[in-house]
Amino acid sequence: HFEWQYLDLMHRIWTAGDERHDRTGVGTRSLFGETLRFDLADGAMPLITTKRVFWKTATRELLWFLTGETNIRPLVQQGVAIWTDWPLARYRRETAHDITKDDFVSRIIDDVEFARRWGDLGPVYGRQWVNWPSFVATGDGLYRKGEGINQIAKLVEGLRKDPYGRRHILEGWNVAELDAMALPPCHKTYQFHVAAGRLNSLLSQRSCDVALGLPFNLWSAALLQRMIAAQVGLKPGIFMWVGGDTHLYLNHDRLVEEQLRRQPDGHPRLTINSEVDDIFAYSLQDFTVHDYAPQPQITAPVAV
Ligand code: DHF
Ligand code: TMP
Repeated sequence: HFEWQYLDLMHRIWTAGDERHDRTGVGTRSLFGETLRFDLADGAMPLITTKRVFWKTATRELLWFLTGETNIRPLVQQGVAIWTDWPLARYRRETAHDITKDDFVSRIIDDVEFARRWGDLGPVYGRQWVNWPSFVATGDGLYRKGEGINQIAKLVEGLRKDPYGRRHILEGWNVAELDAMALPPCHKTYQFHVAAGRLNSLLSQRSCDVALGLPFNLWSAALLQRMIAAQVGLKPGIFMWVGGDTHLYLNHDRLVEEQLRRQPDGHPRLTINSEVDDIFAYSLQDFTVHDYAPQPQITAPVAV
């Protein structure tokens, strides 16, 4: 079963990981340079079954990236809370107001000005994926601001025109703008590759929270691969994941111990509405998951 790779990774980190202090102050156990490999043939998806993974939430996040948006407001309006903690922490830090998370969320929804001021994560994924800022040489040693670069559109176009190219890259790591981001990108580089009529992908993730982040990251990367494959008329192939600092937070002990007692079960599959002919035109209703009967959710605190 594909999921043993995930459980085995979790087990190895927990038992043999290097214990270290991390930016958040929580502490982790960590291994560096891990790989996972999934075959997406016949609709298969790396959707974790040993706990409930909220794939609709992850899908809403991916669709939000594709709109180029970096403000949490549209997510929060859909009830998606996965990015709220970072703007909330900044608000508390900069205003010294002891606002509750619920009140913060209400203000983001009710007050456009407040959302504009406090809801933005900076130039994160959405900005870099579809609107990477550019400067164009004017020939006299000067530069003027150019059009934003839509990497996603270029990727789809590039795969159509030159499937066997070795330059099909989607990059989030805009060095010039890292300091302005709430978090520098974790899932930072995607490479796509065509072989034998199949679209393969390789995701390089610099830092990975294996308990909370990774199940979302696996789902989203495979979904993006499936969407792109559909747009360029190829079958989905291998999805390969490479992790840099691949860690478990020490306060995820209850989750880890519970999840490692469970056995994977079932092979979830995804079907995508084949009538959508524009990578930017997908909505949640275009995705249907079959054969997903996960074991119960296991909650754990996210390290901010
Ligand atoms: N920071 C850290 N420390 N870990 C992360 O995984 C992480 N992920 C980010 C931003 N910063 C991060 C964005 N993605 C959850 C999942 C993904 C995610 C952020 C948070 C999460 O809390 N998942 C819970 C609840 C899901 C829900 O509320 O819908 C889960 O049980 O999967
Ligand atoms: P860092 O910037 O200090 O590496 O912290 C980022 C944390 O968030 C780290 O635990 C990895 C985790 N993370 C994921 O695992 N997946 C994600 O998609 C995001 C945004 C973060």
